[in-house]
Amino acid sequence: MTESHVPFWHVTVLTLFPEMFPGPLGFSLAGKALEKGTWTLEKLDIRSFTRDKHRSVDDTPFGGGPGMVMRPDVLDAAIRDAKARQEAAGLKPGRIVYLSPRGRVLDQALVREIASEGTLTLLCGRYEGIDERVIEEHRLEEVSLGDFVLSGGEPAALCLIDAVVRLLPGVMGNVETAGEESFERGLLEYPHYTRPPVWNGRAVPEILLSGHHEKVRAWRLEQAEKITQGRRPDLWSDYLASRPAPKVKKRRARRASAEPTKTTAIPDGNGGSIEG
Ligand code: 4HQ
Repeated sequence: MTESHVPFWHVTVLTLFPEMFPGPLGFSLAGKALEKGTWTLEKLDIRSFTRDKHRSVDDTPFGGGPGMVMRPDVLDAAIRDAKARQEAAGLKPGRIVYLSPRGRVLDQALVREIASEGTLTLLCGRYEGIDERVIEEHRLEEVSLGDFVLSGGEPAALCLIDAVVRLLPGVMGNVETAGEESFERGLLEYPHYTRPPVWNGRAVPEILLSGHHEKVRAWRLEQAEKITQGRRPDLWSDYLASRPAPKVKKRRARRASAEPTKTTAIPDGNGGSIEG
């Protein structure tokens, strides 16, 4: 029997370089999942929406300055076509993301959100970027891969798609189910080892060869915590804040006192205050 099922996720990519997709994704589990129909990819060549003889997609910036800006009329036609094709395919409209260093920095929480939505549209910019009015007109959501500058949005789009696709049902198989993975708990990975038990005079930590699953689990958690605390204080404080409060021995309820519980006013910097 031949297998067939509805795709779990669709992405439309708007780019001047459609040949860059699926690119490296074709060499991974994402590529297998694409062949299986777990997700679908539509590439739209932004240049195909030009109407002038020279097929120009960019123009000089008003106000002067270096570089070129992608034209609003061409981008608008591309985005409208993306939406129309999605609607014709019976896909529910989803967010439209413009990859840009100005955006919300991509993290696993945003990747999870996007994976849970049916449809995504990605706009990849080149040159100095796109005309600001396109962002307003189509309510583009800006997303950044990090605080560095790429020459185009395409590598960022590939990273985002990779991170999303590996979360789709059936893509990873049995690996990392039930949030076993460290990052799903807000921690960096613990150290991994494979054979041989001694390599170049370096031994694998004893505990990992012991067969004590409970002790192995505790050791790995301790390692993940130490590494996170040492390398990423930002992740460490989020982890501490989201960790369930340690259980405290139950004390007998105090008798209700005449005075209400005291709170201290802390200025919030906006002329107001929060209770602390
Ligand atoms: N660019 N995260 C400028 C990025 C970028 C990033 C993409 C460079 C858009 C016009 N994209 N173009 N960082 O640096 O996503």
